[in-house]
Amino acid sequence: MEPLNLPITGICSFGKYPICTDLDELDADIAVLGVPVDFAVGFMSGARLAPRRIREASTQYGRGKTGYYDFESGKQRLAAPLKIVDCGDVDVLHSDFNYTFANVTESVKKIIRKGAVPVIMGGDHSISIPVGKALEELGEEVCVIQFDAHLDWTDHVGPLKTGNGSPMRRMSEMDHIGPMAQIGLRGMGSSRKSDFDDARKYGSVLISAREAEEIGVEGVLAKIPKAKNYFLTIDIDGFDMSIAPGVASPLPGGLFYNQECDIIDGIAKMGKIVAADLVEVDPMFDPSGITLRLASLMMMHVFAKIEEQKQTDKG
Ligand SMILES: [Mn+2]
Repeated sequence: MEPLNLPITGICSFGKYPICTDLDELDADIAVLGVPVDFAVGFMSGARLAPRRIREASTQYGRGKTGYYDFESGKQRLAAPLKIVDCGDVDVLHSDFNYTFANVTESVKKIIRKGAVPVIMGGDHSISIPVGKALEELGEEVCVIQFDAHLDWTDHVGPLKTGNGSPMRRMSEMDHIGPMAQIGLRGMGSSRKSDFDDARKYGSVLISAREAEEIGVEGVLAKIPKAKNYFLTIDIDGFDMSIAPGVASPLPGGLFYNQECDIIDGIAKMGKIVAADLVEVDPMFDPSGITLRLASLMMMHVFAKIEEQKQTDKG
């Protein structure tokens, strides 16, 4: 008899998917990669523990080659022949941005060259800077969709230009990065009026969590720039802190699961998801593991969208 390979058993990779730590050998549709750093966080650290802890939580949702039946859509999802692999973690060095970011960019470029869609687990939000940089490998303009409580357009904190409040500003400076939309903004953020002014001047579409609620998913989608390629950068603090307490900068008044999934579903119909990252999960402040579960399932939701795109003309 074939082993049952139940979720509680086995070695811990994301979703119990096969492990491939030698990117030269990568043969996959979707490649998961961790970046365990939190050196860019100014207050509550711990996001460096997220990739390993998300992996552990995600094993509960491991369904192997069978995938799972999504009764709402009537579809079997994440089943073979779709190939999802866990590429382990980028070689990082705490406190050394140059070393770490260079390795992130190189690894993500390699994944793209191998024809897989990279889905990155942070780490704090600074890691979107080298992930965004790696997207130049595509040779096409990329639209960035950010889910976040915070604007992340801080130019610098003292001499620091690569903090976790700066990824959108840094990406805006990259030639291959095109339009942006930022969804879930609210409250006492990390940004000044001048940062909001600069984001608007760049052309970024800013949608507060309150506005997203008021105009609904269709209203949000109508405001999102039409693009060929989308990079989803999912800061877990875009979610309401009642469902995502395990973050470095929690805020009430945020987005909810179905809402964010529905927005992503709509984006996936507009253009190709070429990369995604999920950042800022902080297991230190997540005693029940609720945030780890939310992160795991968000990543799997993104996988399902990438799978759909592979099955249609966008793949
Ligand atoms: Mn952020």
